[in-house]
Amino acid sequence: MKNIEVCLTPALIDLYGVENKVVVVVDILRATSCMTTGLAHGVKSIIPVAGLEECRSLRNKGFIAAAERDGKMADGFDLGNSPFSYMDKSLVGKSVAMTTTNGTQAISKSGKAAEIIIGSFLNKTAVINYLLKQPNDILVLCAGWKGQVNLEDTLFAGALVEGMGKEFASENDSAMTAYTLYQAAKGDLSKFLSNSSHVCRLRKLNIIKDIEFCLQSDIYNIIPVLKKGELVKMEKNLESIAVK
Ligand code: 3SL
Repeated sequence: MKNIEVCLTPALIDLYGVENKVVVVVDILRATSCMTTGLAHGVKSIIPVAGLEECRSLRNKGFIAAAERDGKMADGFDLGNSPFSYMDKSLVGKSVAMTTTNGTQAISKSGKAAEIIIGSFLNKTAVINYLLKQPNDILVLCAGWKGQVNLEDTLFAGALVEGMGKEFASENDSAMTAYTLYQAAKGDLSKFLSNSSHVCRLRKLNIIKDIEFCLQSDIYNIIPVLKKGELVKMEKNLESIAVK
């Protein structure tokens, strides 16, 4: 039987291994929500890079560049990490280089996976429907915060474990933890997360609208997938990702 595992922080990724697995990278607040939003609104591709310097050098080559550190837009870049900035019509058809505190680092640690896709509440059902058809085992990689676990990514991992139902086995206590927390939280995610560390951090920066936006389910029916170093909208299996 196929397996689903949850890695609660990239700091633990070596304990799991990514080879032959579909890795779902999750950074609900806000990197993977931004990636999903951008591609859904017509951005051609997003080039995730781990470091500010690499992002800056792509900017010097003519790319639009988004950079966030500690919740704030880094100096000298074009965009920060708000999903609303990815709805701008000027980005349609463009490629955006992107670096964030945790989300893009998690992608760079997944390099040897069979496939890397991007998950968020915004495209939850599309991701679940796609994963249900996969022949490979699944690893949900939560981006967390600077090596630590965070609650919002864990809850989304729990939503995926729930979505896999009986089709996938899970002998992994992190998956069980995520599933159990999601059962307690899913009736009101905002309330459950109201004292969580990153919600408090973003609230201090007055980033309230983004939190509410990123906790909505199923507003986009797309899946970002990494192809040759760029996240693009998945084209295959469009039928299978239809949101029910
Ligand atoms: O850590 C990240 O990758 C970011 O998503 C963090 S923030 O929401 O932009 O602060």
